[in-house]
Amino acid sequence: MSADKVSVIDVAEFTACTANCFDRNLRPAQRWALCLIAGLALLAGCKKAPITDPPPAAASGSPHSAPLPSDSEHATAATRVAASAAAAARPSGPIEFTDITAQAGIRFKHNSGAFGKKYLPETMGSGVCFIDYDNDGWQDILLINSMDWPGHKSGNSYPALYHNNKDGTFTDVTRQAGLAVEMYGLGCAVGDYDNDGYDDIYITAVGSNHLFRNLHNGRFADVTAKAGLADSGFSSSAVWFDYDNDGKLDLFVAHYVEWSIETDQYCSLDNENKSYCTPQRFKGQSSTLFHNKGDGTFENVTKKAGLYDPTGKALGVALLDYDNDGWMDLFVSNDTEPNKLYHNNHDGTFTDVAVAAGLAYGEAGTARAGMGTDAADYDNSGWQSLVLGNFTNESMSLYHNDGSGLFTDEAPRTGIAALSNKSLTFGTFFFDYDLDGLPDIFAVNGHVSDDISIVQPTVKYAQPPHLFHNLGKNKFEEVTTKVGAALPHPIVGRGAAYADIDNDGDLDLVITANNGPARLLRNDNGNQNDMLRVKTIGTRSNRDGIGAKVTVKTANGTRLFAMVKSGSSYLSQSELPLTFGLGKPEAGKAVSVEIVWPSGHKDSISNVKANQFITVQEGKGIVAARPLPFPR
Ligand SMILES: [Ca+2]
Ligand SMILES: [Ca+2]
Ligand SMILES: [Ca+2]
Ligand SMILES: [Ca+2]
Repeated sequence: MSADKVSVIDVAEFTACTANCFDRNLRPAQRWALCLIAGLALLAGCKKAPITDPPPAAASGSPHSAPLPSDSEHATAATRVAASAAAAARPSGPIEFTDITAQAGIRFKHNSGAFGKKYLPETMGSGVCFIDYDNDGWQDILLINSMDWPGHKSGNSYPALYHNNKDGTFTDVTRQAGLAVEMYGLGCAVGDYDNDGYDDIYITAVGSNHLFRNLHNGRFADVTAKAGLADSGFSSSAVWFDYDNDGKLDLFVAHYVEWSIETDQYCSLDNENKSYCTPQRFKGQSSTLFHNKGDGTFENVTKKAGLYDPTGKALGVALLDYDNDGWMDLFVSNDTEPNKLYHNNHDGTFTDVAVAAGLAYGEAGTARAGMGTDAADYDNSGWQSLVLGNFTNESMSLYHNDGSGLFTDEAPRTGIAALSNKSLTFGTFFFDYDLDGLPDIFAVNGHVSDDISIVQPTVKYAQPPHLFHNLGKNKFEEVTTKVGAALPHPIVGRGAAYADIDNDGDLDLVITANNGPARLLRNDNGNQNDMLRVKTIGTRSNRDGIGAKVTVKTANGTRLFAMVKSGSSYLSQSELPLTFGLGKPEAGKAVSVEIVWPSGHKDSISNVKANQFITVQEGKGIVAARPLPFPR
């Protein structure tokens, strides 16, 4: 561009337009593409910097009176130009997960409190949740921490809330958010329990759990006592869901075992030194179900709902509707006890049908060490299947849902069993990292015994994660070592979650390590394929739309099916918006979207353009949309 052209443009506008193209953190090709975008935008009369343009803010206030984001479907001339230039700059090359922890400013390290006594909880934590707590359209990160044991205190340990600065960096806002609360934390679950448009936080712990209500000003209030959700004991994973379809999110909290410092057991692998005991040495502890009464308080309905089970040693919980009857069911993974599939009876009660469904035991007929779990339709059948982590020498499970109430473990046939046999899997989930329309499987691994190699030399304490690429037709390929050097790095893995942290359309990862640092892994080049991202806003249904089932139909007849969910993985939760991979880029690609809400209401939307982030409100259809650029 000539100097004359620049001189007629406002300096502030010019700076905003070109800021991205001078970013030294970007690769030369990326800078060139951004400079081209900036130049075109300038010629079109630049209004905003196209790449840092945030998605529309979500609505605030009550579900019915909430001011909704302005409809930005009719993009300005500048963003249209930016979008077409961004399309031209679609990245190419191999997909890599790049470790950006340090450059992003994430400095969290989990403190297990271990000091040599080998107390059981030390080896179990901790989790991580994605939450967009300030509704700016960028996913923030909540990392859960444990703490020093009484009598062995060397300092305070807090969870950490990292605010997404929209430029690849995060700021620790824990103290100003009111979350610098010390507890022996393990897991978290994110959901808008009071339907005010702002997501709230539940943290599970050994001892009292905590409910933090979002105050809309960047701060949270600890409302545990008022809500009646302390739920003391040894809690693990948790999930927000509306089991009675009354429009208010209820809470299921998985519990592990009866444990206290006083009742801790002595175990040893080498008959010389104390080791962490297996759960067989402890009594189980019943998980709990809390009904949301709608006035900020909850009622413990565990027994009334038929969920009281003191034999359970639950570590993971996946929300699903396995029989597609419109009522939320739960899959609960139990460590060394049979897993549970709780069928929702539509009357406030549940019935465990895991044995008949083929989910309670492993193929050998014994209970395995069920850890983290997730449900998704990985084969585009319209039915939600399950993935489940187990102990070393037990292999992961991939339970395929055949639609008649029966599940078959496809892990042996797909090769996943053999590939995961030496792994002790904690966090695991389905996510479509390459956006080809077939959900892939991610798992983080790490042993519970730091001294395991003494007695089992082939089994390591720190273990590499697994990334299994879904090839379709019930075939998976392990690609862990093909997606860059960062992913195969062995860690004592525990929590794991995904979100599109940089709003470029592909899914990034955060993983946690026991008594170690959390890591943020950015998906680079995953957005070579087309995608559609969908955020749901319930009105009659719960405000987050948790339980909403979204079917995306492409022109060639492929149906992609996913459900908005809380919980899953291990002690963790991924972002609430859904991501649909639409395969190879095509100009002008459009899909139809059908949403069945928990209330039973159905919204059908046709001719939805690919490569957008759309917000859909129950009964209204699309209320906000923005194109997804492809800076990486
Ligand atoms: Ca709220
Ligand atoms: Ca159901
Ligand atoms: Ca895929
Ligand atoms: Ca991304």
